[in-house]
Amino acid sequence: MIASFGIARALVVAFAVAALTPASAQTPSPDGAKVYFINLKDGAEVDSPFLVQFGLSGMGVAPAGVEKPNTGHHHLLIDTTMTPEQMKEPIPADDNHKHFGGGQTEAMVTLSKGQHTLQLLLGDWTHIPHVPPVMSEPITITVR
Ligand SMILES: [Cu+2]
Repeated sequence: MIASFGIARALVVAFAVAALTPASAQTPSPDGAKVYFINLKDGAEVDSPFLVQFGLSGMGVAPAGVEKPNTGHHHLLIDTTMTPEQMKEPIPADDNHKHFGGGQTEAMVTLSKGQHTLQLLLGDWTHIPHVPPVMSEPITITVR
């Protein structure tokens, strides 16, 4: 009986954790919100370093760590895509996933010569993409 009591307790804990973690961890985005590249078009040719300006409509920019409805901060995805699983978690921070947690709306970007893909993705105050995600179309640019 002691053993089965332990199992029952473990199940209760497992259910409690399952109820807290999924969907509820993500922040909703308002209808029609979008991010876009202001100064770069698909197929653009640039010299590195180059300026990337982040456009956002239907939402506001807030720094990371500040929880406020209908806000987020910009992320620049470079030569990468996000898996469905990654879209539910904090966006990685590395050379392919740049965070602008200070609330920046533009950045100078240094990339090697050749073709690169760029995509903007808004993240909430904990760096998790919104539901539905606020993400630009990917663009391909060429660094001369
Ligand atoms: Cu972030």
